[in-house]
Amino acid sequence: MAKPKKAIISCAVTGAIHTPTMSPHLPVTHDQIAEQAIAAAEAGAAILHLHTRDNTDGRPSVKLDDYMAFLPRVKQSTDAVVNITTGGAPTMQIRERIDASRTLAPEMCSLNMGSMNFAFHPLAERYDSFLHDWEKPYIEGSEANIFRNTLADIREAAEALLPLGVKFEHECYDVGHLYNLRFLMDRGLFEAPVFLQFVFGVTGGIGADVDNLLFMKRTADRLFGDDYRWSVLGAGAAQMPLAATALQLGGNVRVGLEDSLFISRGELAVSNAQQVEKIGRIMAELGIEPATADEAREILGLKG
Ligand code: KMH
Ligand code: ZN
Repeated sequence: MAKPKKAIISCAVTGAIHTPTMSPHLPVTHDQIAEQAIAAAEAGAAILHLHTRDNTDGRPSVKLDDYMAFLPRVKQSTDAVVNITTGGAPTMQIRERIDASRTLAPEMCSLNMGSMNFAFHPLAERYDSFLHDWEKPYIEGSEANIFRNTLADIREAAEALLPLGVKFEHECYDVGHLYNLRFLMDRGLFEAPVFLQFVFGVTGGIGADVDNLLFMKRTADRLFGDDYRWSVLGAGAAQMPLAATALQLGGNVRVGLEDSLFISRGELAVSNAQQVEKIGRIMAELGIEPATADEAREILGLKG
């Protein structure tokens, strides 16, 4: 009998883009992040992409203490692969963004493959009059700041974390980011197989169109041949449609409230697990099974 098709579900639990005002269901306290991460893993996510936040007001944080307040609980309750952000928030610089992972040495980290504009979600405009004290300047600042990921920044993150056995999820927000990765691979910085996260629909990156997905995929085929695995993340309303397209093309998928606060048009998701369950149902209809955490480790060549 033919082996069942498998795809890895990643769940990006909280991120640094959405703010507490935008949804009562966005996990922002340490307890909420732990509970939703564990539930997402139980629902079928093999990888948990995690940011942390300040426990008092939910503002994005990259402090080690803010990770340690929930990570041990997540690790104790699930065997999911822990993937820690090195993106932090787009207003932060690379040194602080990688600092906690030098100590945490997670199995995976995200790594953003180019500098870009990164304006926050237009959802913010809806809530303009009652944003928290820290939210408004933070959101406005996203239009003025550059999300800086120079080749030197990427090298700094890689040189700090690769010796710890960290595997990167390379966040590619546009076609040029694939070329940055190839450039650095040719200079020996990253080894095959690399894991690419194609990101669509961030203001400042490539748009969330199927044409663009095919273009990213074709370009990756040309640049990396068999030396890569890939996943798709669509921001906002593009989340589920682009994930479904990726699955049909043999890719892996990322969902989670970091990327979209919604479960369907105009309806807020009540949890990360709800989005994992939804993509799980779509996969079942397509005859694809969610990879377990150990299967994901094998597919991606993680240290385990
Ligand atoms: N916020 C996402 C669009 C990171 O954390 O390094 C991409 C991301 C980046 O997850
Ligand atoms: Zn992230």
